[in-house]
Parts: sequence; structure tokens; C-alpha cells
Amino acid sequence: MTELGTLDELPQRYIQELSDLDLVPLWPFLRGFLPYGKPERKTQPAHWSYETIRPLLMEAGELTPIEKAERRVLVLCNPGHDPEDALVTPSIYAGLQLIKPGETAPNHKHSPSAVRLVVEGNGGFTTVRGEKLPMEPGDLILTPPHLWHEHGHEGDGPIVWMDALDLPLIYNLEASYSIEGDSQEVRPGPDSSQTLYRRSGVLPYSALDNRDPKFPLLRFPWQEVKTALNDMSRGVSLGQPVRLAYVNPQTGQECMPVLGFSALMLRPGEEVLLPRRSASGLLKVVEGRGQADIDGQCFDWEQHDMMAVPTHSPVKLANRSNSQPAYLFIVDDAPLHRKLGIYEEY
Ligand code: 1HN
Repeated sequence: MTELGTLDELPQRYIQELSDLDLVPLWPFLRGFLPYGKPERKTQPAHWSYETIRPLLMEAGELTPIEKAERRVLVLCNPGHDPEDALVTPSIYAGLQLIKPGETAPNHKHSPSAVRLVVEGNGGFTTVRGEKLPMEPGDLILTPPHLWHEHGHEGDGPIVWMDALDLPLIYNLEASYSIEGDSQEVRPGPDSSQTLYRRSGVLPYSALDNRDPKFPLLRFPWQEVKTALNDMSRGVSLGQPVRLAYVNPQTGQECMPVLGFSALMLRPGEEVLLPRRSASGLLKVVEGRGQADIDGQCFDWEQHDMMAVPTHSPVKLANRSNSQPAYLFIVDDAPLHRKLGIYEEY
């Protein structure tokens, strides 16, 4: 590879003349923009312990009334980036949100896409486009771009969920904004995960004439996903990933535009290697405990812990229990990479 010229080889007067015209020469910066062989990454493999964070989140519930927070969230900040940038990875924002009984988080909509993965507590709900979606531990709730959403809590005790958004991407596109609105009118009856989309392989008949609905299913109950993983495990050899993708049931495609979601089961004592991919990700432990090796960094994980996976990282996951399965929820930006034609797996 040829050595390229540097800035200090150029006359100061010349650089100044360019600068006055809002110009720079490319060649001193070219290798930085296009590192040779593989990308340079600021994002680090990282681990957040839920047991450690939980008391601080509960303290936020004492320190800051919901009216003063709107969304009472502690944000995960990847140590390789500035904390103000609120990045888990270059495309993924994530935080832990607390709602206490009787509290509400007001109605709004925004251009970034969001999902919630319930960590603990019962009786919470999110209303999206007039549909009241129950939130039970492990459930995944989608709030797609520009859809009204608000949260409430009708149970006892705190409810905590993990928010994941494509905020960093949409913010850097200078396309991030929100609008506040009055509380939604709720359509009575159960949500469509309990009515229209109960079983894979069968759809409401009318779907045959509506092939491309954007977000037909907004709630993926954990009990259904867990049962599906347990059943799948009987058909997959040990050491091969037992992994399910959350999809739009009418198209079979990823259920959100930028971020992808999947659930992985590790059988007792099992070790699984996930291939290197161009996509970055966030792992969230739903049940169990074990170890992770992410790009050479090792972490012990417990229930509800979260881990950042930089782009192009090999990931080895091991279930350290010899009697209980472990389950992880994975957020990644693979849908974006696929749309951009840059997705790689090797
Ligand atoms: C948001 O809308 C929620 O609706 C939570 O619960 C966290 C972080 C950044 C931007 C929007 C919510 C958020 C957010």
C-alpha cells in the first residue's frame, strides 16, 4: 500500500486558502476513512450488570418524579465512546426504564424506532396506535417510527424494561424529532398477538390481499418465544445455535427497519460460537447465567445483564449451568446492513 502525503507536507498558506473556501485535501485523511483490511472501531466489548444497576435505577425512582423525567431511564454508554453520545454501538441506543405503580409516561411519537424488552414487573402496558399491549417479563413490544406510544402501570411494584432505539443513526441523519400528543383512545379487547397472529404458518385470510402491511404485530409474548425455542432445540444439534428471529408475520422479513431482534437458547452446559458479522449488537440475558467471549474479552453474565458487541466481533457464549437452559435476547443492526448491501458474515 503506497504511503500517502500528509498535511504537514503542504504549505500552510495552501491549507489556509483551501480552508477559507471550505475545502480540505482528501489524501491525508483517506486511510482514516477507509482503514485497510478491516474497520477501525471505537466501540468496545462491554458488560452491564443488572444487579449492580438495579439499586441506582430504583433510586432514580425516589430522586426524580416521573413528571420531571417523562421517561425515567438510565442509559447504557459504551466506554469506547463519549458518554454524551449515548451509544451502545454506533447505531444502537439502549437504556433501562423504570415505571412505578400508577405512573404514566405521556403519549408521543418520533422518527427513531424503539422496542421494549421487559426485564421485571407485571401489570405494565404500552399503548401503540390505540392498541393496549400488556408488558410481561421477556415480552418484546415494538414502537415503530412515527407511531403514537405511551406507557402505564396498573400492577404492584416497579416495572423495568430495556429500551432499544436506532436513535444514534436517525440523530446522525439529522432526522430525529418527536411530537407530543394527548393520551390515545384505546381500542377495547386483546392485542393482535392474542387474536390475529396466534400461530406461525396461519394468517388472517384477508392478509392474502394485503401483502405488505408495515407493522401488523407489535407484541411478541416471551412465553410463546420460549416455547418455540424449547421446541426448536429438539431439532438442532448441540453446539449449533438455537436462534429465532422476530419477524413481520405477514412478510417474513425483519419486523423493524434498522434494528433486528432475535432470541437464542443455550442448552445446559452448551457452548455456541456466533460467526463474525459486519453488524454490531447488544445482548440481553433473559434467563440463566454463563460466560461470553466477545472479540477476546471475557465476561461472566447473570440474568438481565447486557453486553455490547462491536462490529466484526466473534462471540462465544457458554451456559455455565449443567441443569438449566439459558436464554438471550439479541438486538443488532443487521437489517440496516442488509438494506445497505454491506452485510457480511464470516
Ligand atoms: C422514548 O420515546 C422512550 O417512549 C424511551 O419510552 C427512551 C430515548 C430516546 C428517545 C426516545 C419511550 C427514549 C425515547
